[in-house]
Amino acid sequence: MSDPLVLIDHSDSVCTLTLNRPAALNSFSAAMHAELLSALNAAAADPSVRVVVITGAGRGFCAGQDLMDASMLGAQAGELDVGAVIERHYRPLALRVRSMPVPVIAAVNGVAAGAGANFALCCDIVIASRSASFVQAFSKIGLVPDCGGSWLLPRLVGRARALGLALTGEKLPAQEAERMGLIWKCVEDAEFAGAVQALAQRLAAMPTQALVQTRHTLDAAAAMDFDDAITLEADTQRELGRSADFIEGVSAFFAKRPPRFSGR
Ligand code: T3D
Repeated sequence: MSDPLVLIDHSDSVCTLTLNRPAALNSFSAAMHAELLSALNAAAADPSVRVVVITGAGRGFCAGQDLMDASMLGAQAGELDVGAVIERHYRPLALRVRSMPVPVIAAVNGVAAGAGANFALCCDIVIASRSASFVQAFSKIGLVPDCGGSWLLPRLVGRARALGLALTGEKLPAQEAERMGLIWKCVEDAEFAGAVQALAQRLAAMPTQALVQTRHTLDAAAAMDFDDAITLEADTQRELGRSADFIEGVSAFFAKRPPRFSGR
């Protein structure tokens, strides 16, 4: 039997998915897409999962589309419907990640290129090792940023930097990515595994619904005027105000004890 293309580890309410095609820098084959989507769906349906971590096996995180995969057949003859590849694989993946019922951490252990970089940016928090890097590789093969990159990049770093990164396809070191606000944090290689674990456990112990609604309100408010954003905040707080975790948070505050959030 061949090795799984996505390794799944579930412990302490943290589900870690490891992209597992290290010889090709974990680039996306059609088969890896299918395994990843299925693993994400399973994590989303499992109430014991409170956080998902996505990382890569070996020295890379993900080099984007596997340019040698069978699904790329016809590319060199100009006979590949690249739009269909996006619709079949990248749209479902990006939408799945951004609608997960738990926070999703991209633990970028090495180079993240093309759709691999933008897939990481789709996640809620990106933590990268010092030796990792981000490459908008699309322009080098005559494409535009995909996997949500056209939407995410300018929102994260502004139009000037987004265009600079996308047009040049330059490799951006993780430390620089942190400095310009593309990612949340860059940590030294030796501290990376521990930092990812600590972050995952911290988020797993927090009020899950509030974290997911935080993602939702930030994204939704970006397309609203100020007044409507406050209406959304009020509606969301009304809903969360009835949650078990809000009741626990307030009770723990008054009792001067640490809260025990259940994720409900
Ligand atoms: O249908 C569609 O295309 C639509 C979807 C598009 C989404 C996209 O993601 S388009 C962009 C696709 N990705 C790329 O163009 C990135 C190509 N790779 C690179 O530019 C470089 O490999 C990296 C900058 C990522 C890393 O460079 P480096 O020097 O650290 O490693 P390397 O030596 O180039 O690669 C190591 C191995 O991984 C090598 O295999 P080998 O020679 O040791 O057998 C290389 O061929 C393989 N590899 C790297 N990227 C890919 C790949 N194999 C298949 N597909 C890849 N994307």
